[in-house]
Amino acid sequence: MELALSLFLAFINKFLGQAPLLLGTVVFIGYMLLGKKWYESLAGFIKTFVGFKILQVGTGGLVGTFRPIIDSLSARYGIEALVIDPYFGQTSATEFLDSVNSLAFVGYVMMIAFAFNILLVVFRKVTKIRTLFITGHIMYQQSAVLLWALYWVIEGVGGQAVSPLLLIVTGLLMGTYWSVMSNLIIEATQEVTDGAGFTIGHQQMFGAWIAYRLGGKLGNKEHDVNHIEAPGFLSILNDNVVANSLIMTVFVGTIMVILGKDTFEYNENNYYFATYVWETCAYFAVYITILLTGVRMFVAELTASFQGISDKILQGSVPAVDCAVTFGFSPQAPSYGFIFGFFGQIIAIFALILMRSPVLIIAGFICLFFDNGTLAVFANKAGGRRAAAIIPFIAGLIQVFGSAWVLSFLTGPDQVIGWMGMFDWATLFAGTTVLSNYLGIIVPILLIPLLLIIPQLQYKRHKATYFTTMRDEVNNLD
Ligand code: ASC
Repeated sequence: MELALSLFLAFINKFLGQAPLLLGTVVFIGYMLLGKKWYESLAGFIKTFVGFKILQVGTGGLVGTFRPIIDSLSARYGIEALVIDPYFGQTSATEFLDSVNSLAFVGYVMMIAFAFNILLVVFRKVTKIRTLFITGHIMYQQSAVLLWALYWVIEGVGGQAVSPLLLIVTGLLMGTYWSVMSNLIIEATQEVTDGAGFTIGHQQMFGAWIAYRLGGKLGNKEHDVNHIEAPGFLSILNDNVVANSLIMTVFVGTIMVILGKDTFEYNENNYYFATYVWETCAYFAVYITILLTGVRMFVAELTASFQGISDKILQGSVPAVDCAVTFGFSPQAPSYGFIFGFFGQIIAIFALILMRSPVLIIAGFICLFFDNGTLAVFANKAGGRRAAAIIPFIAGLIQVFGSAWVLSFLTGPDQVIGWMGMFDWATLFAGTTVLSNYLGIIVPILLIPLLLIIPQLQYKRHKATYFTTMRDEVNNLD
């Protein structure tokens, strides 16, 4: 029993939690189901694996280069506080759960959630769920954070381990969220990607849906940030490498200059401070280019091969993947999201300081860039550059205020160093946690059937194309 359990947990960590392996395997199976030769399927596995690894080099490079700058900014102004960053949320969750002998339960939550997601897709005629959430690292992260938050507000204070009931309810709620929200955002993602055949499985699916719905009301989609028809000198901004380098030099470069030369460690034999600043900022475009290369490689495989799964096993189903994948279809929008989200977050942080809030927030790069970048991609598709600026700005405010609010219920244990911060976690899950604090486990229990109504409403809007959307050319579904 003990052995089976540890094998099972190892499988979760070493396979399900490893996105490139999991996705590569999905591609392999998909191609086999399409009747390809084993060696062609193997080639698909390799390209997916390598493509995803390239994507991770891009995202890892962005985080590694820009996170320290954002961190120094917070440190410089002496803000001693909690960080909104998914890995700070995850670390708080796992360290805290470990302290109450419940760390292994995170794996169970993830498995229950994934199994429930599969079940909902199997019964898609009834449930109207079409999407399989396969973003492994996010699945683990979210399972950990949700279990920690619900445990702390519902059963926590005694220090006993998580109860079986809470474990099951958390797993089912997690699986419901993955299924319902990735399903909700399918049509918008099809628009954004010109029908690439996947949906988002990340931390701002609800947010991206709002961004897409509101975007059209805020601006004009013809003013796409990726084709800004700029006159004269500004026309060079039409190229995303040029635009991303220049925008980041103006923006992050200014922050670096404010922080000053001494904040950074660089080889003074090779650089002036100015050339160091330029190079660091230009790395933004370097990593975005890497990211895009990886995305294109594995999206091509995933799109072709998932057809096998969606024809043979789960008819009409769609894979839900990392938000960074959409960046390949709108390479300039993420910078917009980052910059305007940054303004929103900074204003909100100052507001917390002025209000003498008991919880102060430090901005995190992942949340600033990947969350607001994704919101900008969706907002831009519906409402062009105006929407791509306004929505991330408001999202920045929400990320800080929502996270400070939920953290005011979660602080106490030493292990708590931050919260996820991403849009859905500053809204949906912040609200769920706070309500559960007052009303108990009935809140997550009731949320499950309530959320499951959403796909039924979606289905009513376009019954005829609902299960075939991904095969047809993109229809205008609104
Ligand atoms: C997250 C998280 C990451 C990034 C990445 C973006 O929420 O945990 O590592 O966003 O998925 O591509």
